[in-house]
Amino acid sequence: MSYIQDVRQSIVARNADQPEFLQAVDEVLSTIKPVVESDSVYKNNAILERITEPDRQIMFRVPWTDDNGNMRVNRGYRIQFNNAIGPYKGGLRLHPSVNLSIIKFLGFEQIFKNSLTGLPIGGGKGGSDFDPKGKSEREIREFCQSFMTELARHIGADTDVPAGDIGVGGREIGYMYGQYKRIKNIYEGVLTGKGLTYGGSLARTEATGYGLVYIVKNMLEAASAVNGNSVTIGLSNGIKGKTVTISGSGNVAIYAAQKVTELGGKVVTMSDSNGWVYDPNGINLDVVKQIKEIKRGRIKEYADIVKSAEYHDNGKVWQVKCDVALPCATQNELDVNDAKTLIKNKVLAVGEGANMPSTTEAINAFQAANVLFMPAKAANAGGVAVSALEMSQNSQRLAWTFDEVDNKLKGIMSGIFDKVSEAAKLYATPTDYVAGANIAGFLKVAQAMIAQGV
Ligand code: NDP
Ligand code: 2IT
Repeated sequence: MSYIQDVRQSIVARNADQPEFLQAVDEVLSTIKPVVESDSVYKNNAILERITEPDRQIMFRVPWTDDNGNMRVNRGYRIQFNNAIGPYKGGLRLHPSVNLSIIKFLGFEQIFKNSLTGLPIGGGKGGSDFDPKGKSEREIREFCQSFMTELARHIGADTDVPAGDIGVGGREIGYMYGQYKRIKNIYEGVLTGKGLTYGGSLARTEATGYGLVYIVKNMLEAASAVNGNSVTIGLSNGIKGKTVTISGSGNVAIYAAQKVTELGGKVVTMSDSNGWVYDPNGINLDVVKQIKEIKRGRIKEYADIVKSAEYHDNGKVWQVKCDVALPCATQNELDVNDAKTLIKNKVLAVGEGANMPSTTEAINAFQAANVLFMPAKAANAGGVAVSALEMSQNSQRLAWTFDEVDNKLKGIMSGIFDKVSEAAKLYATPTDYVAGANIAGFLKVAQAMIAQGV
C-alpha cells in the first residue's frame, strides 16, 4: 500500500464519524500525490500523519441565560491545527450545525489557505453550536462574553488569533474583544475583524468578497490569454459584462456582489437558508445591506421591496443561467446536479467564496467539462490575508488607508493565483487549480515542519 493510502486508511478509521473532515482530507490527499511520492522526506518525517492531526482540540461548556431567565448551555470549540508557519489563525462560526467534524474540516483547510497567502499564519478554527438567529442583543452579548471567558486562556496575539465566520461579524467580535481585555488586561491584536475605532483594519469587511472577485478575474484573464483568439469571447474583459450568480447574503456574498458590480458584471441572485431571489435587473446592494446588515432580516424581503425580483423558497440559485457562479453560503451547497445544470447553461467559471461549498462530485464534473474552477483555499483567502494585515497594523500600532490595504489584497490574490497556477503546471494540468492550491499550500507548511523537527 502506498504511504498516502496507508495514512488515509488510518485517518478514516480514527475519524469515521467526521464526514466533512474526511471530505476535506480526501481532497488534499488525492491531489498532493505527485509531491509526496516524489521524495521519501515526507514519509520519513510522518508529515501526512502530523498535518492531519490537530495540535490541540479544545471543547468547552458555554453557559448563558436567555431573556426569560432560563440557563442555557452550548458547546464551544477551538481547534489549533497547525502552527508551523505562524500563530494559529482562523475564524469562529456560530451555527446550530457546528460540531467537531465541521470545525476540524475548516481548521484543516485553513492550514493550506493561510500558507497560500504568503503571510506568517498557521491554521485554526473554532465556534459553537449556538444559534444566533432570533436572539436578542443581550443574549448575543452574554453568549459572546461567556464563550470568551473560557477561550481567553487559550489564545493570544502570538498564540492563536480568531476572527469571524458564519454568524460572527463585527458585533460579536466587539463583545468578545471587550471580554478578553477585561480578563487579560492586555490591549493586543488577539482577534481580527475588529471595529475601526479599536484596532480593526479598513477593508477587512470587504476583503473576502473582494479577494474572491480579484482572483476569479485573474483566472478569466489568464484563460483568455492562453486561448488566444479561439475561446476568448466569453473570457476576455474579466468580470465586465458577465452575468454572475451568488449564493448566500452574508459578509462574503455581499462584498463579492459589490466588487462584481463595480467591475461591470451583473449579479442576478442571492440567497439565505430560507430561499433565494432572482433579479434580472441586477441585485440592488443597498437594499440587501439594509435587510441583512441593519435589520438582520430575511432575503425574501428583497422581493417585497424590489419589484423586478422574484423570490423562491424551493430550488437553488444554480438553476439560473450565468457566466460565473460564486457559492458564498456554506459547505456542500453545490452538488453534482447543480454542477450539471450550470454546465448545461454554459457556465465559464466557478469561484468558491464559502469553504468547501462544492461536493467532490461537483468539482469533478466542473473539471471534466473544462469549467474554470478556483477552490476555496485560494479563492476566499483574501479574508484571512487582510486579517493578517490587521495583525501587522496592530503590532506596528499603525492604521493603513483603505487603498493601501486594498492594493495589498490585490497583490496577495495575484500572488496566490501565480503560485496555484505554477504548481498546477508543474504537478498536474495547467488549469487544475484544486491540485495547484493543495500542493502550493502544502509545500511551505511541510518544509517548515521538517525544518522544525518533531
Ligand atoms: P455570514 O454569517 O455573514 O453569512 C452566511 C450566509 O450563508 C447567510 O446568507 C446564511 O443564511 C447562509 N447560510 C449559512 N448556512 C447555511 C446553510 N446551512 N444553508 C443555506 N444557507 C446558509 O457568513 P460569511 O459570509 O462570513 O460566510 C459565508 C461562507 O464564507 C462560509 O462558508 C465561511 O466559512 C466562508 N468564509 C468566510 C470568510 C469571512 O471572512 N467571513 C472568509 C473565508 C471564507 P442564513 O442567514 O439564513 O443562515
Ligand atoms: O474561513 C476563513 O478564512 C475565515 N473565516 C476568516 C479567518 C480569519 O482569520 O480572518
